[in-house]
Parts: sequence; structure tokens; C-alpha cells
Amino acid sequence: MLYPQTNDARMVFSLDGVWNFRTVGETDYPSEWTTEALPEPIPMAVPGSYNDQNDMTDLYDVYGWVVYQRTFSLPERVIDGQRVVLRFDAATHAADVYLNGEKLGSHKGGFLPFEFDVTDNIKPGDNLLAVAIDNRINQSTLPIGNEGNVAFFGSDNAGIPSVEAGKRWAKPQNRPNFDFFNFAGLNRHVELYTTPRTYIADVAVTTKSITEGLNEGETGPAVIGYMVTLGGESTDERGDRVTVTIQDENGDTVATATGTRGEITLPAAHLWNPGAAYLYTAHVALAGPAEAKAESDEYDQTFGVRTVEVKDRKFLINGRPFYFKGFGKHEDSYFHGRGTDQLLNVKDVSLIHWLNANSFRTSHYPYAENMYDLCDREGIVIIDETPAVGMSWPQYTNKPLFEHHQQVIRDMIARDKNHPSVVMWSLANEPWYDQGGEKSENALKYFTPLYELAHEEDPQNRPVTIVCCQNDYTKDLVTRTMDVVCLNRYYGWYNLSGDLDAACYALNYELDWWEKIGKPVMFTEYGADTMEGVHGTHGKMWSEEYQRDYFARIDAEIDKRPWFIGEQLWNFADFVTIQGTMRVEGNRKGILTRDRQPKMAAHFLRGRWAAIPDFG
Ligand code: GCB
Repeated sequence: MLYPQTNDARMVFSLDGVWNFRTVGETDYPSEWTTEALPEPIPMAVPGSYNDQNDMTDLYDVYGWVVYQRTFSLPERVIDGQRVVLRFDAATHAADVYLNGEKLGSHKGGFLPFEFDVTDNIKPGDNLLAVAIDNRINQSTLPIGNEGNVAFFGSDNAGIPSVEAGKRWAKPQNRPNFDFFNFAGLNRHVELYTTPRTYIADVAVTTKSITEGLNEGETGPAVIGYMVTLGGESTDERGDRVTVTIQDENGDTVATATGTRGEITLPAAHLWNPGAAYLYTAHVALAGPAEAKAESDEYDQTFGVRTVEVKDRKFLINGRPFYFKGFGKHEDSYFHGRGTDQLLNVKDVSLIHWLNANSFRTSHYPYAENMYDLCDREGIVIIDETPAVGMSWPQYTNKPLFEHHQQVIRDMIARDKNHPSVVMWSLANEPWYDQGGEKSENALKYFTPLYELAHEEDPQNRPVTIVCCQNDYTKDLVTRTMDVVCLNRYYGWYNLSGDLDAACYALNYELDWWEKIGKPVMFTEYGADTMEGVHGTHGKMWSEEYQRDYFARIDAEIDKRPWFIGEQLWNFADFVTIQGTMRVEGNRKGILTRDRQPKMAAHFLRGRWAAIPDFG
């Protein structure tokens, strides 16, 4: 699914702005709320999570449906004869969409785009768009939530006597199997866009071969492959009317081709490298049957010339061994919740540069597309993760969940395949699968086909991983089958708490085990909660000194292992979680505060990462 674009053939109309909004709850939303104007609505900004936008009710507590509404009109002379598409960059977690009272369809999954052809639904004048969104998570959604109501009083609270059945009190509530707050709603952009009736539906660009060993600024021959998919009527007859023009960063044409697929040689290609991005544009044009302008389409797809490969226990980008320096992140900020915020993206990218980091993981879901565009342009490397977080052994035999997981992998790769910044796919975060016996085997049966699917779906065939929880690695059958072993480890925090000598010993004990497995290994999480402003001469837990010392000590250990290919700590910045005894206004493992101010560890890491080159 191509990101909407305005050009000579297409037009995008943003539906961002202030919408009308009402909460519903667990029951079905009233049908008239999708056909008529919402009664007594409250204002709600889109894009943005709804949870932090209104202080009259506690929107952090919403469980179930909410309804968004707005009207729009489109100039008939602009859309006349065109195909009109309504696109949601995401709706979290499930959505029913209505236009002028008619249901267009539903979508499950909160972090990937979906769209509807509304050519025949748009009418002159005001059109009423209503979107009902459900924030409930359960054993068949990604991410995973725990089914059912929470008994707040009576049955399962430690230290409170059990209460006879009729006197228990319960309130329905989402119980996420993960710690980040379940921000929901229209978190990302909503837009209408036009294309001609026969149109460019997809473009995929791959790098077939490069000249290895180029120094910065040098160029060499490279071969790229491309594939254009057409949609609409008589697409078979139109294939030979496709032209592809490759433009360099100056806009100069460096190569051309015709037809829907082929290979193109770039005689003097600039490579896309971490820290030294170079972006080409494939200008794809589809001529109309009689060169009629209104029936011609075009699309500009940016891409980078670069290869990625795992070989000899190394992660090779353009044939050179890359070392990941960075973190897991979240889409999380004051007021916006998980809402797309371009300013914050620009700020975060600038902080990534300031920290001398080169990469991050889109923990624990695919992020909004504009962040990937920024990273393409800024030379930042991404591990792209599905929203499969919180999984455990009962889910490994859940067929509908498996099918949804397959769909999410397909959709994520379809969306992100052309981004040079994306170098690896992560199938899931911390599925729990070290119970041994049948439970571990079921996990292997569940994840092996997903691993294969990710490789098959990706035209660039990037490495595939899974991010593994602190576990009994001897019984974990899955992690070792991945292209890269990604470890989340909290020695010195959740276990061996506060004792960095013990933490280093335990880490080494484990790394001796991975040494024998023969795969490249990296951290995708390690860290310590830290309250800014808490200090001490001997760095105890929660102090800024402890976080700094934690990284200094653990990092010194991984530096001894040549097959350790990267360190992505937890987390880039503090973020909001559900309430709980372990969290003080959220998860505090950020090396930056939630408002992006550096803690002491950030200064340490900035120095450390300046001294570690991107390529070893
Ligand atoms: C983890 C999870 C991450 C949590 C983190 C923590 O292992 O992957 O989502 O936020 O631990 O700090 O507890």
C-alpha cells in the first residue's frame, strides 16, 4: 500500500483536525451515532490518542468503543473521473468505518494502515464520516491482553480476605500483557486521496548488487531490481506503458526503464549507509490509453542502494560489519499519547544524532510511516517490529491469532519494504516460550512458519529475528533459530538487583552459552529504572549514578565478545505505563526523561558511542 502523494496525477486531502468524539464503553455503539450527527460531542484532535485530551472524564479508563465523527466535502471538478480512497494510517486497535451512514468495512490491528475505495460513496456537499474504535485487547489481538473483567475487590487481591460471591465488586478494564500504556484512537493521519481509475498500486525496489569497499563519497556500479503493480481496469494492457526514471539526489536522471518489472544498472551509484544516507527516487509513470492526462498516473518512490546480510556471525550492511548502537523506543509523549507528532520525530532524530547512536527498534509495534522517512533521510537504522507483544504458550496453538500474526507480518513488510533504514524484521517481543517440553515445541511450530513467511514476503530478503525475554535460554528453542539472537536482559535490575558484580557474572555465564550457538548476538533491551535528580556517591538503584554504572559495567563485558553485534538499551526515553507498584509515573528506564532531557547515563553513552565506529 503506497503512502498517499500529491503530484501531477494525484491529490491528497488531509482529514486531520478536530473531530467530534464520544465514548461508548463495552456495549455496541448506538447505530445512529454512525448515521447522524453525534449528540453532545466533545472535541478530539486527530492525529492523537484520545486518552490525554480531555479533563472532564478519565479517558485513561476507557474500555471498549468510542466514536469519532467529522464531515468533509470535496470539489467535484477535482475528483471527477478519479478513484477516491479513504486511508487511515492506523486506528488503535479495531475500527468500523461508516461514510454517509453506510458501513465501508472493519479493520483489526492498531498500528498499520488500511483503506477503502470510496469513489462511489462520496456525494456532493457534506459527507459524514464516522469511525467507531475499540481499544480492547485480548488473547486474539496483537498486542495481547488478558481476557475479562478485573475483580477489584473480593477474589484475587493478596492481603484481603476472600469475599463471598455476591459481594465481590468488579470493573471491566483492559489488562495488557505489556507495560506501555494502551493509548488508543485515531493515533495517526487520516486522508482522502485520488488516483486515476487505473493506477499504480505498488512499487518495490531492491538492490541486486553493489560495488563493495567504497569509501565515503565514492561511487561504483550497482544493479537494482524493480516491480510495479497496477490496479484498476485493463491492467494487463497497460503494463508496457509503465516507465521508471531513476533520479539522484540532485533530481538528475541517472537511468530509465520500461515495463512493470526489470533490472536497472546504475553506473555510478552512491550507497545508502548508516550515518551517510543517499536517497534515489524511482519516478514511476503510467501513461493513459490515449495519453489522456486524466488517465495517466505517477508515483515517486524513494529508495536507497544498499545490501543487508548476516554472514560469519556478522551483520553486514553493504558488505561491512555493522554495530548497532541505540535503544528501543516508544511512540509516547505528553498530551499526544501515541499520536503522530512530526516535531517530536524531528527532535528524537536530533537526539539520536546527539547521542552518537545509529539505530533503534520500533518496540513494540510498527511506527508511523513518517518516522521511517526521516530515518531514511538521516541514515538511521531500524529494526522493525510487529505488535506481537505479551505472547505466551496458550497462544501458540491459537489458529486465528496465528492467521492475524501472518497478516500483520505481510502488512508490515508490504508497508515498509522500500525503506533503506529498515534492516531487520522482528516477529515479536518477548514471547514466553522457555517452559520446555511441548510448550517450547509449540512455540517453535508457531514461529518457524512466521520466520519463513517474513523472508518470503520481503523482496529484499532482510534478516529476521525475534526479541527474547530474560529466560531459561537452554529451553528456549526459538531464539536460536533466528538470523540474529536478540536478547532482552535485566541482570542487575529485575534479578540480582543492585549488584553489578553478580550481574556481570551472570551475564558472562549466559554469554558463554551463546558463544557455542554460533549466531550473532545483540542486546535489544537492558537497563535500569532511574529517577532524574536521585543521586548517591555509590550509585544505588534508581539513582542516575546506578544507571550510568550499570551501562558502563555491562558494556565492558559485551565488548569482550567479538560476535556481539550491537547494544540497544531500554529505553530511549521514559514513557507512560499502566499504574502499578513498580512504576513511578511510568517506566523510568529512559536515558532521557519523557520530556527529552538527558539523564547522567546519556552523557556516558554519548561518549562511549562516539568512540565505537558504525562499522567494525
Ligand atoms: C521488557 C519489555 C519492555 C518493558 C521492560 C521493562 O522486557 O520488553 O516492554 O518496558 O521490560 O522495563 O520492564
